[in-house]
Amino acid sequence: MNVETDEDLVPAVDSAAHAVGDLPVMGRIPAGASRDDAVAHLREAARLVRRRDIQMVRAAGLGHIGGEFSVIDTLVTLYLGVANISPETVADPERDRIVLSKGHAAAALYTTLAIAGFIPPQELSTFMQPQAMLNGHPARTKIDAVEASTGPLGHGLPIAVGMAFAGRLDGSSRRTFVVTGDGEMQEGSNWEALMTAGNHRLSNLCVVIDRNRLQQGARVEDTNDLEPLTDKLRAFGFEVHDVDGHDHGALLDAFAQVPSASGKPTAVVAHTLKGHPISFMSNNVAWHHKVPTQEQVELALTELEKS
Ligand SMILES: Cc1ncc(C[n+]2csc(CCOP(=O)(O)OP(=O)(O)O)c2C)c(N)n1
Ligand SMILES: [Mg+2]
Repeated sequence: MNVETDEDLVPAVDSAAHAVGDLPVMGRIPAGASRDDAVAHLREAARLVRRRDIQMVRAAGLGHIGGEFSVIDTLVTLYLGVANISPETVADPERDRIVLSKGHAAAALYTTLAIAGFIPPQELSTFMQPQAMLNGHPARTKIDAVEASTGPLGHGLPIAVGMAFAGRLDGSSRRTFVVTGDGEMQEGSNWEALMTAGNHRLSNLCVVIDRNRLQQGARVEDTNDLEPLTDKLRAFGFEVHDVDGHDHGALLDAFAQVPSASGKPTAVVAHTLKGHPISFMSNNVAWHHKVPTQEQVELALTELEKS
């Protein structure tokens, strides 16, 4: 029970819900697709990922639906549209790297990996079950497409800087994308990593900050404000793009500029809403790790039909 709201935030596992809603494998944007078709492909993928994600969280009785729904558009754009990685090339040392540093959004990652074809969609029914590969936070020892085990905040970006450095030392053109939370950017380790990336002009690195302005239980600005964030990132030597993180076209345009022409690393500040686009979740701090009732799942699915 949550002492402040008297509400049961983490209800019992609803194993009957595990069987619900398998996902199609859409795969990458088809080669030669027009921009409109590319954006439509990503939009539909994100819609289906959100559908499956909320069902998974309901079934498992655990998850972080707010931060999952804020970051899904970024993840879908990276895996289906931008990064040079596919189920066929996942073992290729020259593949691009994607690190989800905000590992609590694991269900969003797993659903995206499934729609991209990296893991079988049926596997999603095992989320959080004992011995499953789909842990509450992603484990690189269990899933090939997971580049780094994350969950403790503040580690993914430093790891990604190491990966980008290794790429440079290898003389490789592979790129490293890392996705952090904005509350997570309060961790000092991230600023050491940014300083290193800027100092060494790691142009093969792109950090995406999921700027939903909420962390666990509070607004970021009321906890330890990040502003002026873009000025700080520029001062640390980054090329900065300030974008609507739910606009797939804007995300594609920003990611298309990695590596940057200036030779600097890239930061994409992706402005998002936690719980987007669900009316009763959007921008509501209560939905950081609240589990929806079956009625709330149905309502969200209805809203997603129209999104
Ligand atoms: C080092 C560390 N401290 C605390 C936590 C618990 N925790 C998990 S998510 C979270 C809030 C993160 O906020 P933010 O980075 O803004 O993520 P988002 O809003 O995208 O969910 C916290 C405090 C953690 N996982 N790791
Ligand atoms: Mg946040």
